[in-house]
Amino acid sequence: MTGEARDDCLFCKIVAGTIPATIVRETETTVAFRDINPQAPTHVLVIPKAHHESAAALASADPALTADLLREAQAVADEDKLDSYRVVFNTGAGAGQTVFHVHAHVLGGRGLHWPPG
Ligand code: D5M
Repeated sequence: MTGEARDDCLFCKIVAGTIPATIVRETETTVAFRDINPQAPTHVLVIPKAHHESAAALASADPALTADLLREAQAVADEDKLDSYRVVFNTGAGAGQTVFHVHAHVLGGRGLHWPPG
């Protein structure tokens, strides 16, 4: 069921502390950690502690928690002193989602082009 930790979920394991991560911020509801394969000088993933598969699923189940992710994205940008940054939610395998525990990619620290490809 959405919201409950899953034994087979990589990011639930990071929340539980059973897999290491470079955690940069933590709140009551969220964790932010450095992406293992960074695509920019700042590349941080902000996740809810609760397991939700995608941004769409999270928005339906818990709008307040969705807002927490976006507030934390700004907090990450503030900590890394970014004037501008990009937030990406890959949603579905065709869009590049590989971990099915919703995560906001926070990217910055270099020029970011549009369209992203
Ligand atoms: O993004 C999933 C992202 O998760 C991808 O950029 C790599 C990152 N990742 C995978 N494993 C780890 C660990 N253990 N620590 C930190 N980052 C990790 P997606 O949008 O699903 O393709």
